[in-house]
Amino acid sequence: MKIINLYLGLILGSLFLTGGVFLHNNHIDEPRIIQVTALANGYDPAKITLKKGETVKLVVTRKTDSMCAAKIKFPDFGIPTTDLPKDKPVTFTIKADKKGTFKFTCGMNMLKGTIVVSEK
Ligand SMILES: [Cu+2]
Repeated sequence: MKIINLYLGLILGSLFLTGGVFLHNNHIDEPRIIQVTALANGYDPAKITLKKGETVKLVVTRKTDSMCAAKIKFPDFGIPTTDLPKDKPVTFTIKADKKGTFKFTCGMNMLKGTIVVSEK
């Protein structure tokens, strides 16, 4: 009886571990989603901290009529000037492959935000 319990324990234990590994992998593969709001006077949050090696989705929503905020660009991440229609979230995929401090701005370089990529 003791031996059967031991086997059951091993089977349940390995199922649990396997499930844990799968869940863990899914978690790693899923890019983190960061919501950013473009306002008349800047971005909220204005500073985004990423870990080197991670890929995230920045979902940027313009919530102002200000045409200053109507375009955005992430030149350090290869993303050219892109339209931000009001109240329509636009998703940018950012690959943090180099350490450093990078700027993102509106089309005219007036509104500024910062992406800080740190070593893990
Ligand atoms: Cu502007």
